[in-house]
Amino acid sequence: MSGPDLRRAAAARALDLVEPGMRLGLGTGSTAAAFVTLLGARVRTGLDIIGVPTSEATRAQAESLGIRLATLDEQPELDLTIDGADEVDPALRLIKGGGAALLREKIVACASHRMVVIADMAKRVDRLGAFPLPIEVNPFGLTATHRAVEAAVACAGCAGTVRLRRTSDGAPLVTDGGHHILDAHLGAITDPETLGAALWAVPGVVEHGLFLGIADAAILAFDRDGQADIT
Ligand code: ABF
Repeated sequence: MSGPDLRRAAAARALDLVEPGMRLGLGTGSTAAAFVTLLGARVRTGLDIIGVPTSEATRAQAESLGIRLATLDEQPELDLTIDGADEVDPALRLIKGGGAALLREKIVACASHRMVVIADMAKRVDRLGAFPLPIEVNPFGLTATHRAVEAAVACAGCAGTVRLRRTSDGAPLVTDGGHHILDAHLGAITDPETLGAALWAVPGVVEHGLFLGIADAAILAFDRDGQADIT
């Protein structure tokens, strides 16, 4: 089965978790977009929920589907957030932020009673780090912060390069929150908790893409003899 088919299968299973009246965090990325599309169809047949989007892209998609939206200030306590991930380890620790939405995703996920990750099985890893770790940083003093992040990564026992994420025209990418993203190409993260704490200690770091102790469950779709199955 194709990646999009598997992502739709995971999204469809997540929809089973949605109950009328729920306040939902709506994630970002293609898997979360598949969930929002399915959610929109249920809303059109009468499902009453309120959605809080984790990015301007998700906001635009949800609005186009007629999903009733609120800001997190209007709904500061959510029942359930459904979101994708770049990597999921056996302890449900995640790397997120490939879609440059990690800051709002983490804020929304942490304002939710439950956070459920949806992905295809390709995102399942034994150890985090093959995917470059996104780190959201304030634009002020970017070069100094870049250097401090490199030092923090080394201090946490990791090796690798840290690169500023740029758009196709070479400009530094700017997130919905007006920040930039540094991607740490580490290969393997043996101690995510230590690395996360070291990154938080860097003044210019706004947030990082290690989601530790945040996800409550993962819905992972895989191909079983040509059919989508869920674990
Ligand atoms: C977002 O979705 C990001 O945090 C994550 O990087 C991305 C995964 O995208 P996809 O579902 O398209 O693989 O949550």
